[in-house]
Amino acid sequence: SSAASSNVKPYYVTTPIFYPNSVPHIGHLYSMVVADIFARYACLRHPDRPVHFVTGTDEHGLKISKAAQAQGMQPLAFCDMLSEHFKGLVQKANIGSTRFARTTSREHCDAVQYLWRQLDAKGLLYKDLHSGWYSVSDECFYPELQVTKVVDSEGKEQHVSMETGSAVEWMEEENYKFRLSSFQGVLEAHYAANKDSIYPPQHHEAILQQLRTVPLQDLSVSRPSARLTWGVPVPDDAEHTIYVWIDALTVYLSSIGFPWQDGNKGKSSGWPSDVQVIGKDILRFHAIYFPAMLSALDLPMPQKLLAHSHWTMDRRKMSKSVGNVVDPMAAIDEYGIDVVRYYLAEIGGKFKDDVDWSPALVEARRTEITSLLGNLLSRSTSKAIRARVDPDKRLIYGEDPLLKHRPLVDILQRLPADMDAAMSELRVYDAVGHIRAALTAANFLMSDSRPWAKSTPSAEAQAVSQVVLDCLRICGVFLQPFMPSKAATLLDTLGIPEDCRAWEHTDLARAPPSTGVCSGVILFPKSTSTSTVSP
Ligand code: ME8
Repeated sequence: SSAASSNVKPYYVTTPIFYPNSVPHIGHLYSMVVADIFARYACLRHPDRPVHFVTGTDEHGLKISKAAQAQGMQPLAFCDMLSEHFKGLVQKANIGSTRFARTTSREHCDAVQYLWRQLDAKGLLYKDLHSGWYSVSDECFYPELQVTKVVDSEGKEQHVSMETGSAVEWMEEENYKFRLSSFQGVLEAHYAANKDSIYPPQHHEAILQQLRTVPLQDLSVSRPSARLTWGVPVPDDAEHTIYVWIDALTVYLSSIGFPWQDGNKGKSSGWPSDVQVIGKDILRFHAIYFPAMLSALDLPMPQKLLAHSHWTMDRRKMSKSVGNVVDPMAAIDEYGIDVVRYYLAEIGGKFKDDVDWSPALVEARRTEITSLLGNLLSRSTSKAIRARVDPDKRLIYGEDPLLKHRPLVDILQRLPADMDAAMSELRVYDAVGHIRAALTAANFLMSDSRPWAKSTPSAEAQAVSQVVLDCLRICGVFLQPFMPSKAATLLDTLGIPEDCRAWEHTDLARAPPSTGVCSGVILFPKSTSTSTVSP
C-alpha cells in the first residue's frame, strides 16, 4: 500500500561524480556498471521500493578551469560539452541512473553554501595562514618532499617542483580550515563498530589503522578567489572560493534534495546511502572527510562504501593524464554492451587487485557466455526438444523421482539465498559465479541426458527440459542487473511475462506461467565488427 511504502527508505546508490576535463574512459564506465548492478538488483529484490541512483560530473576547480582554458573555452561551456559525453555513456551503457548531477547546478551550489553555513554556525571553520611551496605556473602548492633546489643558467639557486620542473616560491595565504581533527574519535568508533562499512575489508582495516595511529590534521577548505574563482564562493566572503572536494562530496546530499525539510534527516529521500561506489584513489575523501562532514551536520553515516581497484593497461593505471586509456564507446561498439558489462563484473568483480584490460580476455568472456548461456538457450528451446515434451505438464520438485538427485536442482534451490547473500555483502564476483555454476550444471545435464535424442526416454526428456528451462528463467532474472538487455531477450524467449521477473519469481517450486517458448533465438550473434573476416 502507498501508506506502507512511504515509510520505506528509498534505496540509494551513487558513483563518484567524474571530472569532465576529458572524455570518459573504461574506469568511469566500470564505476557506473558496478553501481548499476546494485541499483538493478535492489529493483528486482524489492520491486516496490524506490531506487535513487546518482551519477554525474564534478565541474569546479582548477583542474577544470585549466582544461577549459587550454581549449580556449569558458569553463561552463567546456563542462556543458564534456558532461554530454558522460551522459552519452550513461545511455549507451544502459545505466539506470535516476539523476545525472552537475555541480554547477543552482540547487547544488545553494546546498554547498547551506552546508558551509552549518559548519560555520557550529564553530567548525576558522581562518588560518597556510604556507608552503607554491608554483605560480602550476597554480598549486607542492609538499616539501616534492621540491628540489637547482642552479639556473646565471648560477642562481632556485627551488623547483620535481614533478613539473617549474619554479616554486615560499608563499603564505589565508585559508579557511575545517576542524577535521576533532572527528578522529567519532570516526574511529564508527569504523570499529561497523566492520562491513568499507569493502573490500583491506580498505576498512587500513582506514581504521590510520585513524588509530595518525592524528588527523585540520583540512584547508577554501582557496583565495584571486587564484581560483571557478567554484562556489564562500558565503559572505567573496575573497574565498570553497575547496572543490567539499563542493563535490556535497553532491551525494544535494542530489536527493538536501537541505531536507522532512525532519527525518533525509530518510524519505534515501539518506543514508546504501552503497557508494568509488575507486580506491578517492578513498580518503569518502572514508574520512565526508563522514566527518556528515557527523558535523548530525546526519547518519553512509552504510557501505565500495572502493574498487583500478583498471590498468599493461599494468599501469589507466589515466587521462598518462593517455593510456581504453575508450568505452569503442569497446561497446566492438563487443556489445552486455559482454562489456559481463567482463567488467566478472573480471573486475573482486575489487581487490588491479586488473589489466585486455581485448583477448574480453573475447574469452564473450566465448564463455555465448557457450554457457547462448548455446544452452538454443539447445533447450530447439524444435527437436520441444517436439518431445508436453509444454503444459509440470513435474513437482521434491516429489517426482526424475527430478531427484540432480545437482542442478540443488543449485537452483539455493540460488536466491546465495545471490542475496553475495549481493548484500557486495561480493559481485561471487554473485556472477553462482549464476555461472547454475548454467554450467545445466549444460552438463543437457550433454549427459541428451533430451533431444530418441534414445532418451521421453519422461527423462520432459524432466530435463523442465529443469533446464527453469534454470534459464531463474538465471535470466538474476542476470538482469548484469546484462539487462540480454536478460530481457532471454526472458522474452522463454515467454516470461514482464511482471514475473523479480526475486519472488526465482523460487524453483513456483514457476510463473509462460506465454510460450520461442525457438531459434540467437542470444549472442557472431560479431559483426570489422576485425573479424566475413565469409
Ligand atoms: O576523482 N580504473 O573524478 P575522476 C577504475 N571528481 N576506475 C577508475 C579508473 C581506473 N583506471 N580511473 C578512474 C574524481 N576511475 C572526482 C570524484 S566524487 C565526490 C569526486 C573511476 O574523473 C574511479 O571510480 O578522476 C575513480 O574513483 C573515479 O573514476 C575518478 O574519476
